[in-house]
Amino acid sequence: MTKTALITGATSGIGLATAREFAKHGINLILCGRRLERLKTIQNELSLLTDVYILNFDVSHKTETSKAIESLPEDFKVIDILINNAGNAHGLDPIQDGSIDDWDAMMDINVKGLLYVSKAIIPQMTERQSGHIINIGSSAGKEVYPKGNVYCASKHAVLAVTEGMRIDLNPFGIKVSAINPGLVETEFSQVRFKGDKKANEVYKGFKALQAQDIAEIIYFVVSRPDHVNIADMLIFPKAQANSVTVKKNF
Ligand code: NDP
Ligand code: 8X3
Repeated sequence: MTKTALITGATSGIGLATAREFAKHGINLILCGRRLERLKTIQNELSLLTDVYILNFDVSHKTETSKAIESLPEDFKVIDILINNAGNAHGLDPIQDGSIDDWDAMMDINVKGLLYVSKAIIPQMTERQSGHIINIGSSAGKEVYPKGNVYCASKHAVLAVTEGMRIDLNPFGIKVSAINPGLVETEFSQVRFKGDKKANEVYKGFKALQAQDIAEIIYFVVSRPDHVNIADMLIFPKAQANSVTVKKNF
């Protein structure tokens, strides 16, 4: 039977690459994001391969999120796979200099947004006693790095929520997986540095992971036999050993 996946943050980076990978494999898609024009363009592209519905909302707004998911038409109401991917970093500052607005944004989007989307979708999964939730954490969810403070905290929270979900949803036969990438070359650093040219330096001098690398891993995770759950994966580019050790220019 054809499956349907809802992907948050499908307008760029890992979410967009995952949408393209899933479309190639005939998975129906509900693509979410705040940038409507991008969603429409991606819908046009991927509709050639699979059925695509778009939902334009901000995951950090709880009523907007629940209304958007409630508004899904009959053909897209059953969600087999949820990819909680929307997220970002805002700023890279020592804790004493950090901006409260940046902290709010990271907690509201990366943690609360993931919870709001999950809250709207889990009941149908528990009722059907099936489903697969994949939360995109980060190596920053396993290890704190200098100036990463609140972003790392948000991703540690994602990992804790993921583990909690896996325990609580276990009686319902719902699989829950954490995908934790290291450095992936996407719009992530443009957002973190608010367009500052520092963003261009982050992936220089080594081959960073590409969004497609993570998308292929996510497809691998969702395409295992029903009895197999890949609980947690940590993925680095070859040049990266941990959050602070990146071998450049070799
Ligand atoms: P991008 O900036 O390329 O993509 C982020 C996506 O999230 C966009 O589609 C954006 O869409 C969406 N998004 C952001 N804020 C909101 C919001 N408030 N409501 C709805 N959607 C939102 O970055 P990545 O692809 O790299 O990031 C995807 C995930 O991967 C994030 O959770 C990130 O923390 C994680 N990650 C990234 C790594 C990296 O090195 N790049 C490494 C490890 C994890 P729009 O702006 O249209 O709303
Ligand atoms: C993104 C990876 O190291 O830039 O989560 O925080 S890192």
